[in-house]
Amino acid sequence: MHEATPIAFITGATSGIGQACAHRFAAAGWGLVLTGRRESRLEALRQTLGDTVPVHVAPLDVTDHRAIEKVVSGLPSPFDNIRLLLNNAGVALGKGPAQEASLEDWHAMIDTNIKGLVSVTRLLLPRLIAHGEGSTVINIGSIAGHTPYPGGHVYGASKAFVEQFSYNLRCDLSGTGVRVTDLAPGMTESEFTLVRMKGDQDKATDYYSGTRALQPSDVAEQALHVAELPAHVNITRLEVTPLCQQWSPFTIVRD
Ligand code: NDP
Ligand code: 8X3
Repeated sequence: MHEATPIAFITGATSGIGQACAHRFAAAGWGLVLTGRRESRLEALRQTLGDTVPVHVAPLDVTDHRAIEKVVSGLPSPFDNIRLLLNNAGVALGKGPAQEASLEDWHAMIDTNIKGLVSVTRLLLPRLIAHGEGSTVINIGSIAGHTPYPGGHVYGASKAFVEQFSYNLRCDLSGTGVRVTDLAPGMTESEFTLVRMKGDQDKATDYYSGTRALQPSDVAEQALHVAELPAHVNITRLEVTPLCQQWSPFTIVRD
């Protein structure tokens, strides 16, 4: 392998946006470290993309801090020379009102979207800093981190965390050459809603029906753009929605 092949470490590469990023970055010549919980999907990706670019797959649950340590410390050369961390793994669980939500679901979202993301980031920062100029952290936030909606409760709050964490990280990394971007998509057609609706395919299909939602490949295109900008350019936040998704005015509740 050519020494200059840039390596992208992607969490949640087994589906949706993460999987589309794996394909898009491979097409652009990036080497890949692909992680997620579903091993068979990781293996399928390795088989599909491994002929084109160097691919290392590592089954990983980001809520397991020790497992992250093991994956990061066990990265073989040259996969330890990370140029991009794409913190993509995330879940929304449930869309009912807060007062009816399961506390278990809330904790799972916090453990994945917040604690998982910060753990992976903390453990990979030394490698990104070692690479220096031109390295990038892309955190997948969401429009839900800015715009509240009924049923958004902990999910939206977790994405607000991702946004502010990204900005604060950027402050601390000043002078290291490492860039940080909060890439915040709107409605994207993936397994996201199927997971949110606990496997209810009818509800997931209904949610996207009659829309031209973003496709995961649309978001992957933005991620590649951010990662391949000249080294002195840092996009702080990039929000991207499908044309069909609009704001609503404040709702007035009358007596
Ligand atoms: P998908 O459900 O299709 O993909 C989610 C990915 O996250 C899967 O690869 C899944 O892999 C991984 N994942 C979930 N939990 C864990 C965990 N504990 N450890 C490791 N990996 C995990 O959804 P999307 O592709 O749409 O979502 C990707 C990101 O984009 C999320 O952060 C989501 O919040 C965000 N987003 C999505 C939007 C949308 O409308 N779809 C809009 C805005 C943001 P596995 O199950 O194999 O572990
Ligand atoms: C997912 C976007 O609007 O479905 O982050 O919550 S939304």
